[in-house]
Formats: sequence, C-alpha cells, structure tokens
Amino acid sequence: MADVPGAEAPPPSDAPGAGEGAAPAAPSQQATPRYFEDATELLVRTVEAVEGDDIIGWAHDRIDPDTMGANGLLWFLLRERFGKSYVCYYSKRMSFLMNRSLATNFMPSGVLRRCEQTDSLSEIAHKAPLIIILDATCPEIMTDFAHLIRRSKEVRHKPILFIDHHRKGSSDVEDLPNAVGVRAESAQATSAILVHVMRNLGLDLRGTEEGFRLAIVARAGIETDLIGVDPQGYADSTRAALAYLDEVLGDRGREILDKLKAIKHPNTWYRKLGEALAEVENYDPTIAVAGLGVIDDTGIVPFVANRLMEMCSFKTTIVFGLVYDRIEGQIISVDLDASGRSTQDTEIVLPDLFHDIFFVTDPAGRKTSKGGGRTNMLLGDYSGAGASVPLDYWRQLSTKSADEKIHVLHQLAWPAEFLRMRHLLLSRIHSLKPEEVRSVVPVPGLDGL
Ligand SMILES: [Mn+2]
Repeated sequence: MADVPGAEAPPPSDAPGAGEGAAPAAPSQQATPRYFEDATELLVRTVEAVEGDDIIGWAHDRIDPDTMGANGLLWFLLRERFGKSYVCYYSKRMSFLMNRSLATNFMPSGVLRRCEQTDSLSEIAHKAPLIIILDATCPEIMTDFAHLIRRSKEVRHKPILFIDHHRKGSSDVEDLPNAVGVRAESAQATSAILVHVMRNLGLDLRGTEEGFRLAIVARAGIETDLIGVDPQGYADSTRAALAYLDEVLGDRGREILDKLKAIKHPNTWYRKLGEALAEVENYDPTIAVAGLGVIDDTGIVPFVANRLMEMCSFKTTIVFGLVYDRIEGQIISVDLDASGRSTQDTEIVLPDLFHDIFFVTDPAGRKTSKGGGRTNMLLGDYSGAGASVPLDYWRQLSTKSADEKIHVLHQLAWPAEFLRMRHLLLSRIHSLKPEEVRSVVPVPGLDGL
C-alpha cells in the first residue's frame, strides 16, 4: 500500500517477501496446504460473539486495491457464512484510475463508503458492535477514524478486529483496549490472506458473476502489492492464492485486468504533465522537483511523478500540489499532496525524507507525520513515497462560494505553500539550489525570496 502505481497511502516501512505465513499441514493430512488458520479461527470467534447483524469496517485513506480486495472478500464471507451485513468506510478520494474503476465497477455496490459523504458517521461508529480493519492499522492514515477515536472514549473502546501484513507502527490500532488481530508479516497482501480465510471456511468464488468480480479486485490487490517483487520471492501462500484466483478468472478475467491497468488518463492530466516537462532543463540534473500548483484531482500528482521518471533521466522525482476535493458544490478538503519516485539514488532515501518533511502539528506542538513510503529491498534500486497533509486553515477559510475559495487557493495558498515546501526540501537536500525547485505555475513575488 505504498504510493506506487495502484496504491497510495503512506504506509509503514514494509519489506515484502520474508518467510512464510503458516506451516502447511502435513502431507498425510490433506493434499492442499491450508494457510492462515490462526486468522480464520480468530475471525470466526470474534464474529460469532457479535450481537446484531451490522458490522462495519475501516480502511486507510484513499483505499487501495489490496485493501479493497480484502474488504470485498470479507463482505462476501460475512454474508455467506454468518448472515451479517458489512460496510467499509474510508476517507479521501482514490488517486489511481484503476482503483476508482475497481471500486465502481467490480466491488459490490454499497460496501465501500466515503466518510465525507456519510451523514452521522459518529453515530454509525458508536452503534457498530464490531469494527474490522484490514491491511493497515495506523490510525493516522485513517483520517476520520483517527478523529473519532480521539474524540470518543466509547469508540476507542469498541471491539476491533484487524488483519494485516504490515509491521506494527508506533501509533497503532493494536494498542486500543479491545483490539484483537493477526499480523501476518510473511504474507504479501491482505487479499491473499482473505482468499485463504474464505477457502478455509469452505466458500468458493467460482460459478457466479459476483464471485468473478470479487476475484478481479482481489487479484488486482495482490498484484499491486507485489509490484517490484521478484516472482522468486513470492510466498507459498501468495502463489496458492493467485493460482486459485486464476481458476476463478480464466482468460476473461486476465483480459479485464490488463484493460484496467491500461486505463487512459484525462487530457487535463497530460496538460499538467506538459507543464512539468516544460521545466525539464531547469531542474537539477538528477532530482526533478516540481510543484504543480492548485489542482482538483489527487491522481495527477503520482501520475506526473511516474511519467517524469519514465520519460526523463532523473534518479529522483518529487512532485507536489495543492489538491482540493469538491463534492456537490462544497470544498470538502484541501491537502498538500506529494509523490516521490527514485531509482539507484544513493543520496536520497525518499521514504525517510517524506516521513520527515510532511507532517501536521497539533495545538500542543506534537508533530505527526503524514508521509512515508517504501524501498524495494528485493530489487534494491527503487523507492516510492507519498504524502498528504491536510491544510485545514485553507479549508476552513470562509468565502462566499466554492469558486471564490478556489480563487483564493490559486492566489494566496499556492505561493505560501510552495515557499514552505521549497524551504523544507532545501533544508533536507543540500545539493538542491532554490531555483531548481520549480513551480509550474507562476508564483508572484518569488524573486528575491
Ligand atoms: Mn496490502
């Protein structure tokens, strides 16, 4: 779930591919090894203890394919095996077009819901008998969930079940008083864990269109988390999950997955890329740092970072922009979003850099990081990082209309935020000169600063 194609939340550091999930059963017992029986047992025990039929889930901001796939399978098994309904909440718009298409066209309708578009979210959380959290357990990257647990002791004390394949973080839902879970660090995707849990419960995706669609999302999820991983490093549990999903999907599924990865981007995204490319001679020869100005779609940021990397000879690209999200005539968020890519760069460790320079400061002066990423240990030469810092000052600034707010963002917020970012980057990357941190839109009054 790093900011690599297909995924975008800033994750805890994550080295895929070590060891194996569960010891396969002895060959004499059965032909097919079973994986993640511990997760299966814990899930059964936890769900059977629930009174009431409505279970909710929470996913990290901008939910990614692995988290989606795992939640789709969870929704399916909760209904089939336990007769429970399930809705999973997440905050912030997804970045990648493939992810948006998976959510719209392949996830069962109503399972995924945006927090910002949900009335009485707090009431829903208070009523829920159980909250299930898959694929990420850091509350800081679940914006609305973090708000709720900060404000409400009751929500903090809710029964929580988590299943994840990332390391425990310094701030983690595992530390909440009534949280139980399984952390299968040897697994390479939470969708793969859920495929096995579902199979362990005797369920099958074969034979129905609904099952086929869930398999599409789950396979996209596993593939996304495996980006950059040498196939020789796939765990046995990963291979077994992929083999099963391929049986469900067949040739038709393969074709759909290929098409999903090749979705065309809107021309407005290419126009922004053009603006960033127009600066190509002004960047530092090894590190391109581009500020995109004010944009209305968070997907543009990683899109430009990836393309600059593919098309030019930089070792590192860092792209940032001021992104607003408008729903029904309202500006519901203003964030400073950033994406970084690097290959064979020995000067800059992007995940660390992003962790350090992207943060929010609470009224007590405590800093919480809003950035991170991962370095691919198996290939050793690629890292990706992402960050999203909410700019509440600009979001809350009262204006007559959304259009006026956007005007203020262009005129005032961008120059201020660009200068702030430039200062932070220069203080950390000493080879960089001030004039090499480029804004692709004019920043008035920049000369002499
Ligand atoms: Mn994952």
